[in-house]
Amino acid sequence: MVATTRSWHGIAGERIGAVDRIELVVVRIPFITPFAISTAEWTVKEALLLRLDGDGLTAWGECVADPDPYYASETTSTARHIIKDFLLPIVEPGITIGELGARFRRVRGHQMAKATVENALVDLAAKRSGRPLHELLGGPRRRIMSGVSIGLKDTPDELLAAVEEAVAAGYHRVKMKVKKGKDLEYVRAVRERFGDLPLMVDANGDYALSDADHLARLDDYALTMIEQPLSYSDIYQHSILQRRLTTPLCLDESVHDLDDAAAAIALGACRILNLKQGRVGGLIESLRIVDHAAAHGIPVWSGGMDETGIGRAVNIHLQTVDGFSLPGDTSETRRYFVEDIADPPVVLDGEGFIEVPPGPGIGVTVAPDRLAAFTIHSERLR
Ligand code: OSB
Ligand code: MG
Repeated sequence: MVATTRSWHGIAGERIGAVDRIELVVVRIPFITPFAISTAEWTVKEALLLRLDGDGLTAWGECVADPDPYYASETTSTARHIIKDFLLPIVEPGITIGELGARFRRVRGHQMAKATVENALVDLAAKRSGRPLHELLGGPRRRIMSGVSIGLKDTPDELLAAVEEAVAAGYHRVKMKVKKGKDLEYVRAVRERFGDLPLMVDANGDYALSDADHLARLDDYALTMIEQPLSYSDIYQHSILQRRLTTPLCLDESVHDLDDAAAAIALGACRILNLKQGRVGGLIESLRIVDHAAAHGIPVWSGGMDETGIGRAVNIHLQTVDGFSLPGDTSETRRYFVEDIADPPVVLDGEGFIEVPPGPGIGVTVAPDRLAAFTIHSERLR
């Protein structure tokens, strides 16, 4: 087992208090511009939210699943089913968040559903004790680095315009989506214009190992990393590909928990990890992965899932923890939404950093009028 030295035992020891209201809500918030990856294109953000009330406090958890299974196998509907019928029934007041994790292990997979419940319970526990989330995670109050993820564009010129805007806004690094036929030409265009820009690509599994020679041509563009070039659950073939490239590989969708991360690191399948807390079952599992990666010299950064302000706040708190040494996919609210459900929005300061939202728990509040306007489904379970 992996040695654990961090103060995150604090979060595992938090006790679950009484919950007197439980509600599942599905929202659809229009994106300002459609977001395209190699396997999907989204014009709205559909998100499943879990609301928990106790002691006069309201807590939230946002599920990172999409409405479709094109990035991951879970969807907003499968998560709703698993949360309602299998996870919430085994949540019991008095047990700790750590003990809950042990109970949740009986349910196989469904990490996004598990993270949703854990996140909401942790938010409630933090609010009960009047502490900001980052404190429970063992992270200091510090601003975090920013980064953007730019979706696939129709032409290199369109991509250049988007990169130009991101650089002007002050982001610390730019990630661009690639797929077969939209790769070398697009990367070359960006690199020619922005010679020193910390730049990386994300293929969301569009390539095969037989494309290794082609992918090796990306070595000419000083990319900080290539994210998930091969299939969505592969680790072994990435380890072979990594040996043929000088550019570091980074795994995203292949890593569902600490065991996957440990396997990837042991096999040399990546030199960097994209950690999405919602993808790996929540905050406790994330901290375990951060510790393990740190012990093996593997840098970790926080990915994103185009979250609303709720999930975005969780990602920000998590990134205050030691071990998040690279800018993540956390960018300003206004890049995604004209209107979001949570306040305050995420903004960059003059040096491209993001402040941790103040206040207890996740530190953002949900505006009832905007929540109501974007709700397409809601069910009260208690
Ligand atoms: O692969 O990291 C990904 C969004 C949805 C699904 C998968 C991914 C992404 C992003 C966007 O890259 C990250 C963000 O801006 O939140
Ligand atoms: Mg990715």
